[in-house]
Amino acid sequence: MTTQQQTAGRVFSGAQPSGNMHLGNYLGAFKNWVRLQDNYECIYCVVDMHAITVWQDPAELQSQTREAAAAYMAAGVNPEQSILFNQSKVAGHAELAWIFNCVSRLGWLNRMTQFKDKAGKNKEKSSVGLYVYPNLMAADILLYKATHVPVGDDQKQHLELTRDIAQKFNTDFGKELFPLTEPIIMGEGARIMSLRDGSKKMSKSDPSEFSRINLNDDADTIAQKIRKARTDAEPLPATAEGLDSRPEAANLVGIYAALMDQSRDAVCAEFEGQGFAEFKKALTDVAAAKLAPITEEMARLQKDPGYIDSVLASGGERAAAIAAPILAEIKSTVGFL
Ligand code: AQP
Repeated sequence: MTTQQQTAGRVFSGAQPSGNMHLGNYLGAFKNWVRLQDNYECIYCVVDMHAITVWQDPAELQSQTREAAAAYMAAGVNPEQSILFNQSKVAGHAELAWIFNCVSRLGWLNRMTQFKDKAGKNKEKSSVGLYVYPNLMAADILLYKATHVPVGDDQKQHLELTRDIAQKFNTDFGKELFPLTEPIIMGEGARIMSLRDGSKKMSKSDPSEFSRINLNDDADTIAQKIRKARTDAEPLPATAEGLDSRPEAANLVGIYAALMDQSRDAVCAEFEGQGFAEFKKALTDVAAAKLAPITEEMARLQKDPGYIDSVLASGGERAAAIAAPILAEIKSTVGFL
């Protein structure tokens, strides 16, 4: 699939190489990316420029970038069919982000909940990059005039900002240059929560290793993490409605459902009345079985960094070729000679 005309549209998405890729990234993002490849022209990016909005050790950033690329491919992203590259390879992301810094409004950024969450009490010491992160995300998407973005629940607000920026740019310059990109939110994996706290999302930067299942965890580690996952004393209810005020229980049922491509209701019907000790055993078996092929393939790919680098380099060239005429049109619209 090579041109936008032959597909339902152009998809852009990415993940930050800011730590180990985890089950939330897989169920909320990669698994869906793979499904989209047959119907859309897909551009999948390892967003290293986003990662440095918080401190990254340079050597670790390189290995995490390769790990992220390996995770995409191991999950099923085909680098021949889709474009796979790291963001810093295409300078247009930074160039367009600057233009968007001048379109986006301070009031809009002040409303972004992710900045508040990530900056916490230390707002004054956060990087400026962390604050303008959503403008760079808008640039990532609109540099390719992407029509669709598959996002986890947590990224919805940033995508709305992307649409606001596109609309303001189009209005300011009197030209329908950018599309209003649509979100694609898919299935039970939309928001996977921490195994230690059902009110926090599973995240790479959580200091507790027991809060997440990493895609490079072996079966024993997965079993240990699920065994220690927080739950409550109640058995599984007959329907998902019975999980409403039980965030940790709901999360484990949601993970099982997402891994098995079932609804939460179907999982409740199957395990109704059983305690979580039993359910955790079933979840461990499913998680280990579904993740083992991905873990093995990631390990195989990571043994050959030269191959990963060549995929990223050729993906970068393909992405730059799409971006070049769009960026030229944007610059001339803005009035740059
Ligand atoms: N817990 C999650 N549940 C569902 N989807 C998730 N995603 C991330 N965490 C979950 C989705 O994965 C894609 C890539 O996200 P990212 O790595 O760019 O950024 P993030 O959302 O900030 O991920 P982390 O793990 O929380 O990273 P840190 O800790 O570094 O900030 C996105 O589509 C995201 O929705």
